[in-house]
Amino acid sequence: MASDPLGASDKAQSSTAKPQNGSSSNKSAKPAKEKKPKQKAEGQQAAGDTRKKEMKKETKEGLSASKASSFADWYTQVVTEAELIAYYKVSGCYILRPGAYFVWETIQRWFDGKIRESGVQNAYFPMFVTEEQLNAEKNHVEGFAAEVAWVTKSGSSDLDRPIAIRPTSETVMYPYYAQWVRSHRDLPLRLNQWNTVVRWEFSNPTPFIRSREFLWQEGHSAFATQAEAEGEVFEILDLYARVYTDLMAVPVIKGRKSEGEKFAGALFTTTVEAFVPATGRGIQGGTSHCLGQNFSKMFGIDFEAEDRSKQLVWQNSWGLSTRTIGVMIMVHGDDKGLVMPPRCAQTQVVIIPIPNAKLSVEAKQAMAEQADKFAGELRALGLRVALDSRDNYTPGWKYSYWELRGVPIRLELGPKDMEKESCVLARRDTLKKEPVAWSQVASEVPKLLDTIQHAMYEKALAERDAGIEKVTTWEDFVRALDRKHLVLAPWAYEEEIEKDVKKRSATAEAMGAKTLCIPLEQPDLPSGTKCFASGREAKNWALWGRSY
Ligand code: 87F
Repeated sequence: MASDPLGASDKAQSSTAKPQNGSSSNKSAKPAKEKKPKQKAEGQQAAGDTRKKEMKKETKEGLSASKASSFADWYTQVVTEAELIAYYKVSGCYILRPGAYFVWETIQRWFDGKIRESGVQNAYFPMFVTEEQLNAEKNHVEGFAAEVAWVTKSGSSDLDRPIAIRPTSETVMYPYYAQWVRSHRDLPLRLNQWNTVVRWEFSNPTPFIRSREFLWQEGHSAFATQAEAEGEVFEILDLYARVYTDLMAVPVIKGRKSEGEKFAGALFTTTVEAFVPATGRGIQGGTSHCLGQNFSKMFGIDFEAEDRSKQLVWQNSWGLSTRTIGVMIMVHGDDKGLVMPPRCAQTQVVIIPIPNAKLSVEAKQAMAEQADKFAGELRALGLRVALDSRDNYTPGWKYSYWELRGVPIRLELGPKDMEKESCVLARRDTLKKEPVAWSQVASEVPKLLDTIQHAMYEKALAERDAGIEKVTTWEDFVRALDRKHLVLAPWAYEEEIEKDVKKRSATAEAMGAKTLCIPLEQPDLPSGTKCFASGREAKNWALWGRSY
């Protein structure tokens, strides 16, 4: 099975979805039921319904499902209640609301800057593909055919020929690469698209993680030499890792896919793999492929080298999608809702003045002015600040409201604080509070945001590391999976063994485990170490796990 950034090739069922017709990979089966948010119980209707001034009675803001005991419900509630996602009429398609789109734009800005510096240019190719074009490289499309969506009509008349909607753009772009590359002087050709692709998934649609249309970037490069191409593969992989670690505070493991898990059209596939402790599953975070000369052969992308010889180009393709956002939510969220890493939070600080009924009009006024002053000061530093001075909600309700949305810092300003010229900073990640003098707010808040960003990463890293076990026997392998862990185990690269492990490790409740990657950073492998499953001489440590 080929791999791709969204892990579309992984037909895994979630523990809540039933296998279809007894098979988890039956692509023509009905879609697994989408986990839509349940109708809320009374007293918990969408706050929007009741957020009117005349209705004084407040609704509870917050989640009813717990992350530890009902993860799938928890996830659905978080993404909807925190207003990241709205469910849509077409199953498997979701609306990305501003809170989610902001995160994507943050990733986009950062990654786009990095690839431009490196010499990549953005372009846009059409979303429609003719059948011949799509099938030009049969091998790579074959395994995916069931996921391709087709346009067959315009109005009420049938099209002469159905037209596919791009599931990825290799076959869209490469015929033009063949035209545009003539000489070594035309190389490297490095283009990127920020677009959406459509893959008609049948297994367990999940917002951000697996949807039928998703946003991503797809980069496609052509080089004169293998060395240059390989250099880019790892350069991009590093950038993908940094999107996770530096922006989302999510640790990832860089590695190579096994032969069975790589993109079928590639020479080799590299990946960044994350871990979701709550479910014990690994998740592919992005992939960077070295395509070798597979596609240049098929599409005739050749050039005249300096010595006048005709040569095929060396190609790569690489993709990172909005799945990033889902991973971030799953890793950091808690029972109060989202926990946003400061670097990608649309609101980094919320200021909440806390007047009480006893306060004089003047004192209230002074408090409002001070709150405003903080907002101005912090915005002037470039921070993203909300001031919640709505007077129809209690402070407690507002706390829950902003906690649900994961805002990293809440600045509380109460009557006592006004007397002491101080305020309270409450951290979303630890829920701890500390007093800060007014004069220190402008210096402390940016520092605290930085502290939170790093603390979130360290916490996730510790949890991730505690969730990986190094084993050498089958018994320990199974025990580790049962404990919802990923497993680092010695492997001889035997494909049949990988398939066999997947079968043998599947249980009534849980899917089988497969290799997530062969980590680039390898622990020492003493010579003579045997594969945990076949008993034959191991080649490397592989990272195994149940996965999305
Ligand atoms: C679904 C239908 C048709 C994944 C598909 O990973 C074709 C495909 O080629 C398909 N799902 N893939 C693999 C995508 C490979 C590659 N493309 C560019 C990437 C990164 C971005």
